[in-house]
Amino acid sequence: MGNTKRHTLTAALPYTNGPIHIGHLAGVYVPADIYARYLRNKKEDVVFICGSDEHGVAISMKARKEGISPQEVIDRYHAMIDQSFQEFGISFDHYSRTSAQIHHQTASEFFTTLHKNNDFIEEFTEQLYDSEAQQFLADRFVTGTCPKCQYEEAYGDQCEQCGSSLNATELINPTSTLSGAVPTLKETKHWFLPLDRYQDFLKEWILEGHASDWKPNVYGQVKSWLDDGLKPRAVTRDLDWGIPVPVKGAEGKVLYVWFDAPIGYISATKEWARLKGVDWEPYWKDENTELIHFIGKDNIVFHCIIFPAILKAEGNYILPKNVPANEFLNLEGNKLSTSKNWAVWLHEYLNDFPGQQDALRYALTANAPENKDNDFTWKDFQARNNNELVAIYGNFINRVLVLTQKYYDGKVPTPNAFTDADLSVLAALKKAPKTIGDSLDRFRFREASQLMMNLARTGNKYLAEEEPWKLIKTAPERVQTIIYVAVQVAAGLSVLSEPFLPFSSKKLKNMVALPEACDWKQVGLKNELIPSQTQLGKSALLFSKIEDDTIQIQLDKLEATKLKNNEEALQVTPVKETVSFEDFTKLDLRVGTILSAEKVAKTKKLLALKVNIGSETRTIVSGIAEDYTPEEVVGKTVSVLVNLAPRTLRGVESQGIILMTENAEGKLVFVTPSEANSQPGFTIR
Ligand code: B3M
Ligand code: ZN
Repeated sequence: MGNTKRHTLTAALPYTNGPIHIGHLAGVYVPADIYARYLRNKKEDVVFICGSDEHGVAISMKARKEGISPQEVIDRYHAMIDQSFQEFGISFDHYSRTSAQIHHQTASEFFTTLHKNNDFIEEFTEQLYDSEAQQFLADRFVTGTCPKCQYEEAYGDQCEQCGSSLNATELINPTSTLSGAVPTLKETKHWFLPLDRYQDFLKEWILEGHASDWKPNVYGQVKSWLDDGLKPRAVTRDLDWGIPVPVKGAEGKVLYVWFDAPIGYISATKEWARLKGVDWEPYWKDENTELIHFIGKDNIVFHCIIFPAILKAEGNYILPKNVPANEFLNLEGNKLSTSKNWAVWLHEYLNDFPGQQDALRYALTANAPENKDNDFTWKDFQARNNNELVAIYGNFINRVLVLTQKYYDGKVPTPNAFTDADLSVLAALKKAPKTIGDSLDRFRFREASQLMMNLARTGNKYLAEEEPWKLIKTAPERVQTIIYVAVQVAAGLSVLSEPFLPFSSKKLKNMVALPEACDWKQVGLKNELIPSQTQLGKSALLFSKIEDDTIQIQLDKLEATKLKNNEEALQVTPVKETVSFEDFTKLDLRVGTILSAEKVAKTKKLLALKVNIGSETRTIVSGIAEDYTPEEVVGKTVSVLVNLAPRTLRGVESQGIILMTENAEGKLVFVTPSEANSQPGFTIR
C-alpha cells in the first residue's frame, strides 16, 4: 500500500448471549464503522476487526437459564449477530469468534509466554463460593454493593455505575446470582497479573502522554484507577466454560474472559491475514500502525489498563493510540436492558424497516452518546429521518436529478460565468472534506455528521434561492451554471456521506456517475468532480418518509414490553406465610406528612425524610431517590410503620418505614390514605 498509513481498528467483541441492540450500535459499531469507512475512503491501509466474545460467565448464565449447552448459545447468537451486522452495513474486514481454534491457540500462547517470563503471581486465596450451587463465584455470578460508589447491583468484576474494576471479594453484601445464597469463602489457587508492576508505565503512557488527545471520560476513568493504585488481578477462573489454563496444576480452571477476549482482536487479525494471504504482524507490531479500540464506557479499564499491561508484558506489541469510548444510550427515558427486553433489536429493526439502514445509522450518529449518556426516542428518529434525510438531503438530490433530466435529458450542462453565490457553494464543497475529516480525526462523529448534513443544506438552500425552475424560460444560460454547480455538490456528497450513509451513498454515486477514482481527498482538490456532458444515471428516491403510524407500532411494542414486565413482576411475588390477627395488631401504622427531604450522601437510591407522625417528627430513610427528587415528596401524606426497631442505613438512623407500592410503569408510589381529612398521627387499621 505504498506510503499510506496503516490502521488497526477494533470494535468490542459482543457477548453471544443475546442479539445486538441500538445501545451497542450507537456506542461502538456505528462510530467504528464510520471511522473505518472514512479511512478507506482516504485510501489508507485499514483492517477493521471484530468477532464474537463466546467465553465468560455471561454465556454460562444464559445457557443455564435456557437449559441448553453454552455451545448452542454461542452458535445461535454468533450467526445472528454476524448476519445482522452485515445487513446493517458494518464493514468489518473480518468477523471472527473466540471459540475458534486459532484464538484458543493464540490466547494460550500469550498465557504461556507470560507464565514463563514470571509475569504472573500464583496464589492460594479465599474466593467466594456458593455451597448450594457448588461453584466458585466471580464476575457476573455474584452481585453486591460497590465499595467505591455504593451502587447496590455491582458485579463481581466490575461496577457498571462508576466503572470501577473490582475483585468479587471486595463487594459489600455479596449474593450469588445462581442461587441467591450468601457465599462463603473457600480456598483455591489462581494466577494473578500484578497490575501494580505497570502502574508507573501506565501513568507515563496515558496520564502524561494522552492528556490532550484522549476523551475526558476515558482519561478521567483511567486517572482515577491509577490514583487509587493498581492491585494484582486474577486472570484465571474456576469454571467449566472457557480456554483451559495451559499450565500444570490448573486442571478445571479456565482463563478469565477478559484475559482472552481482547487477544481475540489479534487472533481475528491472524485469521483475516491468512484468508487474504498477507502478513498479520505489522498490524500489531509495527510502531507506525495506529491501533484504535472502539468500546463502550464499561469496557474502559480492560482496554486502557489490563490489556495494555498484557501487551506490555508480552513485549512485542504496539499499544492503542486512542480508545474513544462512548457513554450509554437509553431508550425512551429508561436504561436499555437485554433481560427486560427494553431495547430496539437490530434484527427486528432490519425486519421492520427494510432498506432503511441509513435512517437508523444517521439518527444514532446525530444523537450519539459521545460525552454523556443520551436518550433514543422513536420521535427523534422519525424527525431526523423526515426533517433532515428526506427534507434536506433527499430533496436536494431529487431536485438536482429531476431538473437535469427535465432540462438536459440527464446530461450535465456546461456552466457559464460563475456568480458569487455559485463560487461560495463550490468553495464550501471544496472545504468540506477537511472540516468533516477534522471532526472524524478527533472521533467527533456527531459533529461530523452535522457538517455533512450542512453541505446538503447548503445545496438545498442554493437551489431554493436561485430558483432555476423560474429562470429556465428567461435565463437558460444561468440555469446551466446552477445545475452544473448543484451536480458537483451532489457528487461531493456521495463521497462525503459514505461513512455515515453507505447505502444511499452507493445509490447516489451511480446516479451522478461518479468516477471510480473520486475519493475523499479528490473532493477537496478538484475543481470539477463531474465534467459537463456527463450522462447521469437514473434518479431514485434515497430516503422515504416515516409515517406516524409506523412509529406508533414501535411505541406500542415498547408499551407491551412494559406491561409484560409488570405482570411478570407481579407473578413472581407469591403470597407470604399466614400471620395471626394478633401479629397484625403488633404493627403500628400511622398517617404521616413529609416535612423535608434530602439525598443521603454517596447513595443513588436513598432519601432521608423528616416525617410528622402527629406525636413527633421522625427521620426515615427511604429508597425512593431514583423515582423522586427531594422537592417532589415534601408535603406528601403517607402511611408509616412507626414501631419498627431503628436501623442505621449509610450512617443515618431510620426510625420507621414508609409504605410504597408501584405503578404500571414500575415507578415507586406512596400508599396514600386517600379519604379526605386524614391527619398526621391517625392510625391505619
Ligand atoms: N464482550 C462486551 C461487553 O462488555 C465485551 C467486550 C469484549 S472486548 C474484548 O458487553
Ligand atoms: Zn461503583
